[in-house]
Formats: sequence, structure tokens, C-alpha cells
Amino acid sequence: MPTRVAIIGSGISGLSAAWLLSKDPSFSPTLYESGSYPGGHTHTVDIPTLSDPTKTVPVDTGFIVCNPVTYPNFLALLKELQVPLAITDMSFSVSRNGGEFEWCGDNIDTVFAQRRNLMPFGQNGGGMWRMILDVIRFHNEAKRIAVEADRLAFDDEGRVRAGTTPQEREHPFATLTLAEFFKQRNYSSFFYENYIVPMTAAIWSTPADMTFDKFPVLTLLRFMRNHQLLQIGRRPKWRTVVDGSRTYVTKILENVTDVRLNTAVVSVERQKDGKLVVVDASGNRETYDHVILATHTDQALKILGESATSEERKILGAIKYLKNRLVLHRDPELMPKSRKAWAAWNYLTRTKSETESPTVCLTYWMNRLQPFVKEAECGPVFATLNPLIEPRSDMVFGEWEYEHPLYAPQTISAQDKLQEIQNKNGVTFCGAWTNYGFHEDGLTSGLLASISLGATCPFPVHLNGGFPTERLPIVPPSWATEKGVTIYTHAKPKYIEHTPEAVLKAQRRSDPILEALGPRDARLPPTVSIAYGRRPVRDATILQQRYPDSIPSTTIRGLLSLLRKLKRTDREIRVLLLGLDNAGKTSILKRLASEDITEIKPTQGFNIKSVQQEGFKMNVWDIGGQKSIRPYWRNYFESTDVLIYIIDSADKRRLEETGEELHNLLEENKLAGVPVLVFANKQDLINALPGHEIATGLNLNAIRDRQWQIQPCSAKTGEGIEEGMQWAMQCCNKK
Ligand SMILES: Cc1cc2nc3c(=O)[nH]c(=O)nc-3n(C[C@H](O)[C@H](O)[C@H](O)COP(=O)(O)OP(=O)(O)OC[C@H]3O[C@@H](n4cnc5c(N)ncnc54)[C@H](O)[C@@H]3O)c2cc1C
Ligand SMILES: Nc1nc2c(ncn2[C@@H]2O[C@H](COP(=O)(O)OP(=O)(O)OP(=O)(O)O)[C@@H](O)[C@H]2O)c(=O)[nH]1
Ligand SMILES: [Mg+2]
Repeated sequence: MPTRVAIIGSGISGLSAAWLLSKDPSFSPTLYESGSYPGGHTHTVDIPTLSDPTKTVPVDTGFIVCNPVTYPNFLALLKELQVPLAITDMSFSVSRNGGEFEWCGDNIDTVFAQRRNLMPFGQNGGGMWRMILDVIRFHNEAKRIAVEADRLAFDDEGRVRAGTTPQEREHPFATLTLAEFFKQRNYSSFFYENYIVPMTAAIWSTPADMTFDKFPVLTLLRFMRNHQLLQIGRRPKWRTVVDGSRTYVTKILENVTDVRLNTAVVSVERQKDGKLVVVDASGNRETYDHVILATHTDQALKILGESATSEERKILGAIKYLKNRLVLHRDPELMPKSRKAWAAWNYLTRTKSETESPTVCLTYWMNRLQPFVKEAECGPVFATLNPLIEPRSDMVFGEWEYEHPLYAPQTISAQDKLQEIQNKNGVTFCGAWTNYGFHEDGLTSGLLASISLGATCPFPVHLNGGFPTERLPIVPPSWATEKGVTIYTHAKPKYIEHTPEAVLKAQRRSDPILEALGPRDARLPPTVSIAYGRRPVRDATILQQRYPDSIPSTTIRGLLSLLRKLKRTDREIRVLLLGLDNAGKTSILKRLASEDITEIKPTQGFNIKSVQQEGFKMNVWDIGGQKSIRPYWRNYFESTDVLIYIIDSADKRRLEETGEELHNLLEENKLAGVPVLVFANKQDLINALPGHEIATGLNLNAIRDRQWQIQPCSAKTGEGIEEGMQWAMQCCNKK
């Protein structure tokens, strides 16, 4: 008779435990899930496309990203299941007090998303400069400390140092909190509040006002180093599951036959004969040889009820959860105000007064995180954790509540004692909470639960794939080593070798700018790789005097020269093309880009092209004009320098409609004062109204709050387009 195992909870941990047991005929697993779908935090939902609401696109609302370095088991599992991954993006932005201060760590240009941050003595400028310098210093320092901590803990082969006590293997900073570390090392509070706290809060999905001052600094330093967040510029490619993470859930469930959705387990009774009775919410009772509890700790304790031992109560009870509300929507109000500052992860925070704790939320820009959520197909899609303000209700797809383990010192000490309660009285516990709360942790814990019962995994299982942070590596129990479980050593020696020179060498191979540089630059720290290509500038020394010990002068020089470059390319402008459908927007866009205009289809989302004109780089946005798309126009208003409104001069029937749309646009706050050029298009057609008649018909003379111009033109012949664009450029020059 196969061993009957009940697995309770179908998140990654329960799924992986069930998957492994189902491969072994000596086990008969049953998977219980209280929810209506399998996956728990692996939760893909379908949203309608813009053009056809019956057609849907998958979007993840829980687990989204992983990477090849710190998710070795997860990548091995996906390989086994033949589930592909797509490249994603981990750019990060901070927006404070509704756009009062914004930065974005995507490239240096977006770091200065708000031009006023460039002013050394402006509202935020001084702080911003200092922050950048602090970021660079922090990146170098953090990597050095993380490497030192690893050297104390591991030998060159990545094994735990033999013959040393745990105390000897501990770094002196092991007991420092974030607040202590940053204060002690004289980092600016601007940097701490606008960089460190947002990053940490976002990584652990925890409100910023909680725990951070007490958060162990080594945890953060090692985490950031291990996840390669300490590099500006060329960062590793993070991945997302193609077509949403439920793809892998479906594949796993092809093997697991007994899956019971909508079946909440209310209790597990431990019998005297060692068997366990699982009772579900409908009162069904079934007997098993073993139970794997793959739920959160509070749920596990509730299920065990009276039969929980005092150790179980103590250890599981120490791990607390935070509720997170996630809303999937289209409302750009929950993104940074400046479109330039939009990143994949956007941390929004609001401080009402100095004494009050800030409220924070995080918006994932799903179009950027998941390449299959195409903006042209389904419009902008955002997933906001704990929204600061409510997204517009007509823009909301749905909302869910997810609980996340709270990372606190008592969590860590409870996790360290976990082995004391594992596999006692027929129960094994697993879940992402057993380690750092990430997907890899959930997966590893689920695989280990089944391996501990005797199952074998088709790929080598690594412990600490999520990598030890503040804590020394867990030594695998002997039953696990026999089954091929090892400490994850892959990353450690590799990281120890990651001297600046080694990193540069690796970068050179793939970076033509670095390739061209001489050996002198090889001494530069890897963190400033984006700055290498530029020539040093003299005034670097001034800054160097202010922060003599912390930043290599070459770093500052590179930074300054980057800023110089930024100023040179400052003449980038955003042009928005709007107008009714069929007006000729796309034709004009293509004409501007000197492209063929013979075959043009109605635009379902938007097109964007960058056109070089008169020393400007014009980023021209052409948004579809169909009635169903017009409500989304407002998503593109932000940072517009010139609005070009296009009218089909031959479509007299819709003159009133187009006039109304134009006047609605002129009333939009976000377009206040933006110059408007009206292109009276299709002048080549015999029945086209002349420009002055259109101006009268649309009452353009009533526009007093901005510059405006009407320009008759034809996208077909090219007539008038150049003149119109000249006017637009002049407006920008005056600004
Ligand atoms: C919004 C969000 C985004 C995230 N993004 C990432 C990311 O990008 N990368 C990453 O690595 N991690 C991410 N995480 C962390 C994520 O929580 C973990 O990756 C992991 O998915 C958690 O898996 P789990 O199996 O431990 O728990 P869960 O997925 O929560 O599974 C527990 C399951 O148990 C079920 N259950 C509970 N009680 C009962 C009962 N009585 N009877 C039956 N079933 C029950 C629940 O319904 C649930 O399905 C994210 C988390 C959140 C909230
Ligand atoms: N005769 C003539 N036809 C034009 C001119 N400009 C555009 N058209 C035609 O008008 C039709 C609509 O042009 P588009 O450029 O797709 O119009 P649009 O404003 O982008 O429309 P949507 O994408 O639906 O909002 C196409 O068949 C074009 O070939 C023009 O100047 N003269
Ligand atoms: Mg079009």
C-alpha cells in the first residue's frame, strides 16, 4: 500500500511537495486547497484586451520574478517541466508626496526625472546629489562587507569554515540594525529615506514604517549583493514565466491526480496509532499516514488546534504576517507623476507631517515586468500593493489580499529552531516563510518535505538558494545529504572572486564602450560601469574634497561627465498626437519618420517614434482615436511638451465631435498651458474644409490659456507638415 500523504495548501511549497511525491509510486498524495484556484501566491489572472474584450491576456498578481543566480531550484524545476522564462526588468523608482520628489534607478537620465533635482541648491537638489554619491559609496561598501562576511563564513570552495565556532564565523556587523549602520557610517538621511527604506520595503513587501530601523543590516547587504542589486548599469536579467506563472502550476498538476480545490481543511487530528485524520470544511474525514502543512504558520496552528505541541506553538507562533492588498488596474495616478520616472517597481510614499509615519505603496508596472502584457494590446496595466489612493473604479480589474511573512529578529530565531518540530507526530511544515519568503524558499521547503519522507528529486536540490543573508548557512541534515541535497555553493566562490577587475573583465566581453578603454580604467570599481565611457572633467575635485574617504575621484568624474551629457541631451521633448479615429495621426507620425504610409491600420493602442528635428529629439506618441480608446488618452498626458491635434478636414459630419474632444483636452489639468497645434489634415481631398473654416467651426480663437496654431496639411502629399512642426519646435525653444 502506498503511503497516503495529505498536503494542505497549493502554493509553490505544497505544489512542489505534491509533485515530488506523485513521481514515486510508493506515495499517494492528496492536495487540499481552500481557494478556488491552485497556486496560492502564484496567481495569474486574465484581463481583457482593448480591442476585443472577449480576448484576454494573462497577468500575474502575486509571484512575478526570479533570476538565474538565486533561484537554482526553481529554474531546475521549470527546465524539468519545460516551462520557458522571459527576460524582465527590475528598474525601481521612488515618488514622494504625489510627485514632490521622484527618482528612478533605470538609467542616469531617469534618476534625474525631475529636472529640478539637478539644481545643487534646489528644493531637493542638494539631497539628490548627496544621495547619488551615497548610493555609489553604499554599493561599494555593501559589496565589500558582504564579501568579508562570506569569507568569515565560507572557505574558498564555498564550504562552511571547518573548525570555527559560529561566533568566529560571524561578521562584526551581524548585530547592527539598518538605522545604526547608516547613522554610524554617516550616510545622509535623504539617502536613507529615499533609497534604503524604499528598496527594503519593496523587496520584503513591508510598509516602510514597520521594522526597518531594526532590520538587520547584513541581511539587506547580502540580499542586495546576492540579487545583484548593487550594480548600477549592467544588471543581470531577471526572468518572468512566459504567459504567467500559472503555466508551471498547470504542468505540475498534470502529474498530481488527487487535487481538491475549494476544500478548506479545518483540522488535523493526530491519532494514537500514528495516523492522522484530516477534516475538511464539509465535515469529510479522511485518514492519512502523514500530513504536509504547506500553509502559512498561523493557518497551520489553527488547523492543528488542540493537537499542536507547545514547541509548535512557540516556533510557528513567532512568525507573523502582514496583510497586503493588491489592486490590478490601469490608473496612472498610482505611478510617479513624471512619466520619465516610471519604472518596473514604483515605490510611492506620502509624509503628511514630520512626526507622522509615512504611508507607502508599491506599484508594479506589469507591461514592463511581463513582456506578454503588451501596452499596445491591453493598455497600461498596474498592480498596486496597498494603494495610497484608490484607483479609479472604472479602471480596476480586481483586487486580492495576500499575507506576507514579516521579517523580524524573532522570525529568524524561530526559523533556526524549525528542525525541532519537523516530521514529529506525522506532520511536516513547509512554506516560503521557512526562509526569506521568496518563491525559491517555498519551493525548496516543499521539495525538502517530500525528500524527508523518502522521495527523490530528479535534479540536485540546493539549500539556501535564496542564499543565507544575516544568518550562517543551514547545514543539511544527514537524510538530506544522502538524497543529494547540498548547500548552495555555486554563488559563493564566484562572488568572492568578484573583484572589480573580474567584473570589468566580464563586462568588457559584452560592452563595446568598456572594450575600447585602456587598462587604467580597470581599476575602477564595478559599480560605476555606466560612467566609464566618458571623459573625466576637472571640477570633480570640488566634490572629492567634500567626501574625501568614501568615493574614488574617478567615480565622481564619471558621474559628473554623465551629468554633463545629460544636460546636452536635455532637448528631448514629448509630443502627443491625438484626434478622432481616421484623422490621419498614424499617417502623420509615419510621414515624420519618413516611413511608407500606404498601408496603415487603425491604431488599437499607441505608436511611438523618436524623431530628430531641429536639434530636438522628439518622442512622438500617437494614440488610437477610436471611441473605446479615448478614455485612455489621459494616461499619456504626463510631461507632454506639445499637443498635436489632428482633424480629418473632409469629415464635416464629425466636426462637432472632434471639437468637443479637443475642448475636453484643453480642460485637462495635466495639459494645462501645453501648446496645441491643430493639423487640418487631408487637404488633398477635394471636399476638405480650409483651415480658417475649421478654426471658426472649432472656436479656436477662444483659446487664451496657451499658444495655439492651426496648420492645414496633408499626410498624403506631405504639404504643411514641416511648417506645423517648425511652429511646435519654436514653442519648445521658447520654454
Ligand atoms: C504580491 C506579491 C508578490 C510577490 N512576488 C514575488 C516574486 O516576484 N518573487 C518571489 O520570489 N516571491 C514573490 N512573492 C513571495 C511569495 O509569497 C512566495 O514567492 C510564494 O509564492 C509563497 O508560497 P507559499 O507556498 O509559501 O504560500 P502560498 O502561496 O500563500 O500558499 C499557501 C496556500 O495554502 C492555502 N490554504 C491556507 N489555509 C488552508 C486550509 N485551511 N485548507 C486548505 N488550503 C489552505 C492557501 O489558500 C494558499 O493557496 C510575492 C508575494 C506577494 C504577496
Ligand atoms: N487622402 C488622404 N488620406 C489620408 C491622409 N492622412 C491619412 N489618410 C488616410 O486616412 C485613413 C486613416 O489614417 P490613420 O493614419 O490610420 O488615422 P488615425 O488618426 O491614426 O486613426 P486611428 O488610429 O484609428 O485613431 C487611412 O486610410 C489613411 O490612408 C491625407 O492626408 N489624405
Ligand atoms: Mg492610428
